[in-house]
Amino acid sequence: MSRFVSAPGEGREPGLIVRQSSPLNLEYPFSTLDDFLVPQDRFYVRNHFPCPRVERDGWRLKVGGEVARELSLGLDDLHALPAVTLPAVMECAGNGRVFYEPAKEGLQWANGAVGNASWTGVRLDDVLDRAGLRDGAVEVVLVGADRGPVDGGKKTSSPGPIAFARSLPLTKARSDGVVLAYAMNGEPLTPDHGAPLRAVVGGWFGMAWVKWLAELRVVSRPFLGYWQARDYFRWDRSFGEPILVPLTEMEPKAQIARPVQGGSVEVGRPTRIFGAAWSGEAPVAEVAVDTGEGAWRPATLLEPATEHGWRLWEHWWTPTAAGPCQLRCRARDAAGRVQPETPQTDRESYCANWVIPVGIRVVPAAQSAEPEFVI
Ligand SMILES: Nc1nc2c(c(=O)[nH]1)N[C@H]1C(S)=C(S)[C@@H](COP(=O)(O)O)O[C@H]1N2
Ligand SMILES: [Mo]
Repeated sequence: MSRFVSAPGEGREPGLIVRQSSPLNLEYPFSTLDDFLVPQDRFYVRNHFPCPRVERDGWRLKVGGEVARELSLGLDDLHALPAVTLPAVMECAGNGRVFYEPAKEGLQWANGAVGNASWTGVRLDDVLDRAGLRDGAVEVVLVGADRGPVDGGKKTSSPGPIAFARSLPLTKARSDGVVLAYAMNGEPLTPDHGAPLRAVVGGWFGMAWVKWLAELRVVSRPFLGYWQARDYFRWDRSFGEPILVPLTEMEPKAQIARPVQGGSVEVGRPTRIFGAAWSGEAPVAEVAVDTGEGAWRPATLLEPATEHGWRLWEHWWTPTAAGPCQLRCRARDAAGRVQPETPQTDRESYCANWVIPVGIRVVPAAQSAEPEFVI
């Protein structure tokens, strides 16, 4: 049990669960979910290296590679471009890793390496338009300002300190769902979340959302950097022989925020089962709930429905019998993908989106505290 939740007050930043203190990695306590937007100071933090010191004054974004014009953009240049605001959910590909059995290497995230925020910035497409792409351009590499040594066991060609970098194919990079954001929930980005500028990649796992952007490099061959080819990959069998491919899209997932694992509910009392659901490129179409009978019943999807934001949902249930009970939920996306019942064996230590039951106890109704007759 202690593998899954930390005891109240144990090793927490205000309200967050510390998964690693250096570099800082903080988990959102998903059981506290209330609103469509998770406040910036409650949002999970995933860092591979110490947060770099980036001064707002003098900061420039370099745009180079296969472009017609190299650019060096300051924050004023970005603020002069049309601003867009996009609600989008970001899930770390390692979210839920703690549920793998036997345990897998990596930070032992429970279900709070995910959050939904409203991001404001400029479309990556608008920046690429200003630079102009040369023929043969296929991807944009997004390079962060943070750097450090990486796991030599993974045969990196550069054992020395390297920057965090990931690429996006041009079709994705130029879509409406990709924004270079300077604000989160209407506030300037904080250093933990990538100030002064980070990528927002709607529908994709968090590793693509590069923080502390320093450079955009347009390339004519697929990028095979460390976080693209030696980390954050999975096996793909759609070509027959399995090949390793970089992780991209999130997979459908619904999580229960409340009741919590180990909690109790009363016989005969209407109980709200409440959570959030998200998916990759195709939106969530349905969330279903099983209250222990092995029957899936549709949950109610709550407002708002957005292109890339998560969907809060609820299901009201009145338990009829006392005893232990396993609550389950699962999401289906508009492309027909449904959460599997068991782990997918080719996802390495990522994409933990199989149905994970929440064990609770149904207890007899509490006796009324007020005596019925006063003698
Ligand atoms: N430059 C940089 N960008 C990064 C990372 C990083 O370590 N360095 N971590 C990535 C990962 S794995 C995730 S899940 C998200 C987390 O973003 P957050 O800390 O704002 O929640 O940022 C991504 N962008
Ligand atoms: Mo991540």
